[in-house]
Amino acid sequence: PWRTDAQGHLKSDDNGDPKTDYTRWRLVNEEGRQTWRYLESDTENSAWLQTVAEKYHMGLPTGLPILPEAKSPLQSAENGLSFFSKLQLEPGNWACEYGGPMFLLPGILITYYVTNTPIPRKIKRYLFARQNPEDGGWGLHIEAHSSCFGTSMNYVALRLVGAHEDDPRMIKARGLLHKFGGAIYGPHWAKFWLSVLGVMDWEGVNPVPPEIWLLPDWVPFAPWRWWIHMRQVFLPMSYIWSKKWSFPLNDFTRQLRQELYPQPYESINFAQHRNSIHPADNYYPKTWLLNGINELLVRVWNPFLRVKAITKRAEDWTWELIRMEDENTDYAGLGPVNNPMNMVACYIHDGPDSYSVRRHRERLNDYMWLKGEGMLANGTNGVQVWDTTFVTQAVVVAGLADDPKWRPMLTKALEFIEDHQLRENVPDQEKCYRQHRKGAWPFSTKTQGYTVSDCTAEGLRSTIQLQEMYDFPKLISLDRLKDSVDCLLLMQNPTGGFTEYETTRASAKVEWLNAAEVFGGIMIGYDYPECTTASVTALSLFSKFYPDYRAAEIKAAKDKAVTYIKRVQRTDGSWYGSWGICFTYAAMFALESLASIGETFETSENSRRGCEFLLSKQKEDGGWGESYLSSEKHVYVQHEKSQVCQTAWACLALLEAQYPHKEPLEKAMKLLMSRQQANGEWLQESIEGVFNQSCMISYPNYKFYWPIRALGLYAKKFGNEPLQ
Ligand code: LAN
Repeated sequence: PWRTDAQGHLKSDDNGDPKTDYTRWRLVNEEGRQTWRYLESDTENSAWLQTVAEKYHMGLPTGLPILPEAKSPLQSAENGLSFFSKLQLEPGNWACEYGGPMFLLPGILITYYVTNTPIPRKIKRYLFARQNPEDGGWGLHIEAHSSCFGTSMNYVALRLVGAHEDDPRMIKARGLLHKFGGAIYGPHWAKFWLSVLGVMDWEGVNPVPPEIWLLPDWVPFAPWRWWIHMRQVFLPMSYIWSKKWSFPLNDFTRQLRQELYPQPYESINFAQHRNSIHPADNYYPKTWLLNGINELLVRVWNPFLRVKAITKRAEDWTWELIRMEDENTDYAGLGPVNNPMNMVACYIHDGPDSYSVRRHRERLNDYMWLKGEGMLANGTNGVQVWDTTFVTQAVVVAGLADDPKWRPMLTKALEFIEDHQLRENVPDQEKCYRQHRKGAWPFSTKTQGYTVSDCTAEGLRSTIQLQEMYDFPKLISLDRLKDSVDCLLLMQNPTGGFTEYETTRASAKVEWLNAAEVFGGIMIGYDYPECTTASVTALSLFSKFYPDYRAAEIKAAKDKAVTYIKRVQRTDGSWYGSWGICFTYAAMFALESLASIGETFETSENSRRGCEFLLSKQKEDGGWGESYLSSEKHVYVQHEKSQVCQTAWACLALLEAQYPHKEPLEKAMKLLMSRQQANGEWLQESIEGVFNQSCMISYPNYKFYWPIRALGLYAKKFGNEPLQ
């Protein structure tokens, strides 16, 4: 239950809990829906045994055995798989933490607080664990420099979970926040959330007019054309902004108002601070165009021209779209930013006790993840489909799929993949601007249910590999595979490239309206080398087994896609990766797709340049290591240390491209093997993934299946000689 008294004073909370307390937690997995549950009762706790996976994810000793030492790459791959196979969950998928961004949990906590929702345990522990030790702040993501966004939001988050204002760590954080100039120097999203909580004035928030949703569809910058995450966040945000809804002031929020700013709250002229932003936060400054529009909206439209009847229509229409998003996802939502905002909108519209609020309350749990450092918010409701498809592919590519030992594991994985293919379009697809989804695979689960092009490609590929190449039960019929091909073909842009969720719906000029300040490239769906190449590779495989189905169209789509891939290759031979760090990640997908149409190191100039780029980045110790700063700066930045995951990506790129010389690869294999632990596992290194160019996100399972895949493929191509 919520730990405040009637005045909103926080009672002391449970976060001083000892580590042994972790023995009371269980991960419940209902058809891929993953939630952590704390067992209050001793009898239940002793009757319901903890699994290896649960122990592993919480950082408890797993008790998994020491394995015979791997002498050869294939043995190393098998040891890795022995360990990793123990983490498979009952429905057939693998789970993981999906943290990294430091702005998700605070939004969820503010939502919990303003809707009177009980707050899960162990969050305080996580937030303190992630505080930057030097300056006491937090950044945009776990490896970033401290910023006003990170520090103000996580300071508030900690206060909401009961951290005391006089705690030395809080004093340090507050000192930094005041050095930044106080919470008024945060970006738009911070100002929005703080206004919802009632510790900032709505005057300080640049306008988010729901009226924009009334623009006719043909308008080139109408919101239905924006990048899906932006428009789905903008949607509830505009509804709440229009209502200027704030949590009613209580003693606690009154007190917070005094902590967040260096000057007394009452003396602040919030309207003057709409555009205040600290340089540490200003990754992507607003354009003069957007600043001009904001001035007009604030000075002319809002006071003089805003018409009540039109506002009402706009609120009704945004509410309708919010409702459709909630119903289409059973209140799980597209992601962890729009979903809590939708919950606040439901709270305003439907009231505190409504079904919508109660269902959201349950569903927010799907985003929470427990690890040794405490409880955090994941970037999606999981990585279920994505990870599971890559595990099966790793086993296949490594040459281990016909070993009976792995058959039960792979069968379960295939069952999971089958269960989560999307079978029908959403009702009223056009009305709520959704992309076709029949036949697609999502990133996480069918409940979330959003088509993703490369997830569809990987799902298709895994299925064909298991069902056609290794004779696994045909759980997914040919018709359903054709559905997924149809879906992929619908996702290609006229440029030849593929976006992740939808085809591109507007010109890149809409980027001039980017109001987020902290993210780049967010206003429209762009072409991505990774999504495009994954689609080519999957379509190539499909046509190999079913050469007659839509042959001409598939060929045309592939040709166009390959032209795009070659066009966006840089002169140095690299590709910029948008979803993994960074050039190394994109090279793997790109070189594999070129190989899938027969273009390799020996036969293709593009492939050769791609390989040479990678080779020029190999480190002394044989590994590859790329810093997250590559994604931010758009140039290759070496990490100070080589990384298991990037080493595997680079090797897979070279191996798929049929790079003929063994030496650099052999050196890399030795590095992968030297980092493996005696029980077969690899340890967590630096963060692996990225979005919006500036925000990093963890893919903890990458350190398992990419090395397994690379080690096995190496053994296939260069032989499984002992390496040491
Ligand atoms: C993801 C996660 C998966 C990722 C891949 C499939 C790996 C990629 O190839 C395509 C894009 C996609 C689906 C993707 C898009 C953006 C997401 C959903 C994320 C990086 C996870 C979190 C992020 C989301 C936008 C976070 C919330 C933040 C906002 C700015 C709204």
